Amino acid sequence: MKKILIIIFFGVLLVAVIGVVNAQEALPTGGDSFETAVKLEPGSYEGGVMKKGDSEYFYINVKPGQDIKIEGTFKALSDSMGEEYLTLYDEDRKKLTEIGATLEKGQQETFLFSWLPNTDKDLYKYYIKRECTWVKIGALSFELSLTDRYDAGSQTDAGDTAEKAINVESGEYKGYLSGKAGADTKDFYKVAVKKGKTLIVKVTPPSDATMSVAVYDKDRRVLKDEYASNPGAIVTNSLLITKSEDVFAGVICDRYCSEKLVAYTMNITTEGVAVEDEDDGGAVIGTGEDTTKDEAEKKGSNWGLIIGIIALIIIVAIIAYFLLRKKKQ
Ligand SMILES: [Ca+2]
Repeated sequence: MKKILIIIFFGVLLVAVIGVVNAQEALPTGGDSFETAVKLEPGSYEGGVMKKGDSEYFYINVKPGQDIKIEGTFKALSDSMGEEYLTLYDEDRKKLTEIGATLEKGQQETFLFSWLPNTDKDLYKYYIKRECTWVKIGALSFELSLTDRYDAGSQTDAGDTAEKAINVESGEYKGYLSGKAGADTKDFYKVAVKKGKTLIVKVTPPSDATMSVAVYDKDRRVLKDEYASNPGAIVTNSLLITKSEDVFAGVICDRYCSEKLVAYTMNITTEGVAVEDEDDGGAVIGTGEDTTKDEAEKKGSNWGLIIGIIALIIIVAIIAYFLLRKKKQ
């Protein structure tokens, strides 16, 4: 009896361990078209054998700033060659990227692809199509994951226009652009600046990205843009502000910038002293206020000193005059 209990105990334990290790689930049967695509959640999947002409459609919902990553292994059957493709489409069924392999008998090939959307929508639907394009293919195992690549500590992607900019102040921020692996090519940030100060936007890219930084006024006119001269160059856009208002810093990584995801650091600083902006109704602005007041006080006290000395001289002169007159008498 005791023996049987021990065997049952170890049996249950073994099943539990296998269950934990083998968290990979069977890929559900996909739809046969975009209309009937089957929803996938992030996770590990294993799909079945397919023959030439077979295809399956799936979809996944993604928030702006979330990077879709699919990593896995194409596998041929031991007795057959074959060719397989995975294709990613956007909501409008436009092909974004695809990956495939032509396999010899028993051959395996690993793959990885990713896609970072931009900020046009609150939620995206992306389609994934799996198809066998030649002879037969074996099981496909892959992991589908969504990684948050939000900008400047927000919960979303900084937009690619001034209207969709994220508010920032002086400080250091982390941000992401897609390079060729996605549609996130520009991140816009809104900064409130004071006339007379110099705004400095410094962007440090990864070593293989050639980025640019443009600063626009509130009417979306470029005030100044700076381009990296070579991949990995730090880009610093520094300009004297001539009007107290919101400006927009556009951090850009578009064509020819990078093959892959770009994680960058942005430093925003201001230097110098703000001056009074006539358009601001004569208000004293920003950190310049203290300095201006100090200077005014300093000037005031200087005048006080001069008047004091003159008054003292006059008083001494009057006293001397009266003393001299008394002596004469
Ligand atoms: Ca971004």
